[in-house]
Amino acid sequence: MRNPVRNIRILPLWLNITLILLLLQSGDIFAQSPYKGNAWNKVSQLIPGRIECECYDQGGEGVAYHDSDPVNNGSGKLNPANGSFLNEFRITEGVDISFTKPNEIDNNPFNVVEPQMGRLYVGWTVPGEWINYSVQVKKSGFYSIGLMYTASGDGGIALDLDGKLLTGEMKIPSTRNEKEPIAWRQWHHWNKIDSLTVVELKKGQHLLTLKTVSNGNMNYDFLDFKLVKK
Ligand SMILES: [Ca+2]
Ligand SMILES: [Ca+2]
Repeated sequence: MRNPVRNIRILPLWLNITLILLLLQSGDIFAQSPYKGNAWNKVSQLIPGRIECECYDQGGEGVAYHDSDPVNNGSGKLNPANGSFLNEFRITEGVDISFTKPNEIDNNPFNVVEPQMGRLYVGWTVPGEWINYSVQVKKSGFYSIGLMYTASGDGGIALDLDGKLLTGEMKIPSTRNEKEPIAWRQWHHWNKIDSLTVVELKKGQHLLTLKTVSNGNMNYDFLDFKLVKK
């Protein structure tokens, strides 16, 4: 393959600058190395265990996550800023966060699996978005991956580990229910899948990336990593 840097020498300066900016954006020349993000509150989430989706890394857009708009559509917007922890959780960040609510919002008759109330989750998901989690794997082995979620149509997610594919696209079955009389509540039918897939993980510190691949319109509460085989 030709060296793209050598080829751009013969182009006009403005085009060189444009090409270099494009290459930088695409990560072809400089991958993000070393990683500039940090674990949420400087504590890596543990595997085996539960990865809380809203406790993604600190470092902001392009480092800890990529979100399709810079606004948090949950904290401070759907949930007005009122000084409460749940309404204002990570209010200045682009990842969209809300929490499960009573009064037949999230504890509604169309849940497949009943959620606990007051649980923070990532929502307003759009294909192409991703979120990073610093994780510490305590034991090498094979792990099942579970997910607590809602999906207003069939969706798909995938996971990377340390910047490399960990899984292909995993189909997330819709929790839409045609009997639902309240349109917006299609986004609040919770379900838990115990094992989307099984992956091999090595003991140590890793970076896990949760990617929204298809459809979006999913809410993610947590990922459960369970050791199934050493
Ligand atoms: Ca957003
Ligand atoms: Ca959560």
